Amino acid sequence: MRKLELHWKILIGMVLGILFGFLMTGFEWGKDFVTNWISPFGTIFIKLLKLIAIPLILASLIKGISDLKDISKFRNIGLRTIGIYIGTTTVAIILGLVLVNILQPGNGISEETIAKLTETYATDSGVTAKLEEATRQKESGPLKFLEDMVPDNAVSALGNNQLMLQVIFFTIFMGISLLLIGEERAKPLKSFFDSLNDVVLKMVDLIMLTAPYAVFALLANVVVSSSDPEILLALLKYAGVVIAGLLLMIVFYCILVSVFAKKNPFWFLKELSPAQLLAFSTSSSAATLPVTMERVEEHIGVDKEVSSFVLPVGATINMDGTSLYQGVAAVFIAQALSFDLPLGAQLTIVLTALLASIGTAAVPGAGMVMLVIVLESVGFPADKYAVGLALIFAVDRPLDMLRTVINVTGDATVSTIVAKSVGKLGDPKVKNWDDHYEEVK
Ligand code: DAS
Repeated sequence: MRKLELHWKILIGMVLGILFGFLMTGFEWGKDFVTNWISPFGTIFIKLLKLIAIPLILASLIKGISDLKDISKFRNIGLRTIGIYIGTTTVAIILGLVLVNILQPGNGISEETIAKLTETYATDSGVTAKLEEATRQKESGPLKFLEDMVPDNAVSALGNNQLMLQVIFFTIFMGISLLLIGEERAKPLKSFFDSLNDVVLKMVDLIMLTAPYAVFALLANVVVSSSDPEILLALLKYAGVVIAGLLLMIVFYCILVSVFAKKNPFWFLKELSPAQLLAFSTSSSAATLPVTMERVEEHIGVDKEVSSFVLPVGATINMDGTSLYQGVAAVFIAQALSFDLPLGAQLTIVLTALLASIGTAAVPGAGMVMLVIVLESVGFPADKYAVGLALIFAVDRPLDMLRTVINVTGDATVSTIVAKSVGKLGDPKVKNWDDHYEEVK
């Protein structure tokens, strides 16, 4: 029998993790056992992947830019990428707003449910922590991400994962300078980054060998920490609107891939699926980035000159799933608390959700933190932020897992259509779907 390939093991790890989580909810010591003895293995896995995200961006972006030979190609790829990212995110937000206004999930919430959610979550450490983080982000204004992009210290930029934009800024700056000094003088540094790239990809292989056990831990923890069924039922309509929007975004991406990249969308989703599995399990675009890059380059055929720029930038500023969620959540909260949102305010949401999703860090739960900026932009009463977040906190983790899948799928879609548009979309380097990680020799 053919040796079971890694992604099948990951899938089995996910299913067993969910089953084990439900089993543990049957014991009063179950939640503590999972939280204290199982969940840390999932956290370590995410930290390891995020650990190598920075050197991977550094190595692949330098290699990608220096392979371009001239600046105009880089400018061409950069402008197309940013333009299409803004376009797909705007579509996502408008789609979310249309759905939440048609389906009105917030109007059915009963007074007692709101009271129960408020008393349960308004003082919950998770909600207050997000509120504190949101206040810090809010005080700094919507263009904070732009200001943060410029590091004031090269080493600190490399050490701070949350502000991956600083690393990308520093690396692009260095890559362009490497191009400008000419091939001869750049050779030593270029060959250093080429071998750094190989080393980091080998580290991805090693880390991914632990993936089945890590996703088991991650999903067991999600199951034991989800809220009581009655609250979940009340929020089912809201979650359903977000999920409907996210699924429509998948249809949108399939249209983009078949029309602009001339690729079969079902083949595209299948080749990308291991990265989507990981995005679902980790709720982190940053942790998934190394696998997204491997799948897009080796299985979809996007040249590194494109993927090495488009994917790291996308993992930090292009979050279509998050922006759709922020549009839906803001209107849902307004509906539930009978706060009137006229069309003008909803148009404001399109802009602020775009900025909020750009500023959202590629880590679990970040999208909910930035939601406060969207609420503030439409004049939502500040003393109601805690109640508003409390309303959606119960289902935020599963929705975060799903919106992260869309975030990653959107990045892969844009890298594929940008590659096609600059003639850098070739044949896959690896034929078999699950021939993804060379066995560690
Ligand atoms: N979990 C974030 C990500 O990594 C998205 C979010 O929190 O909305 O993409």
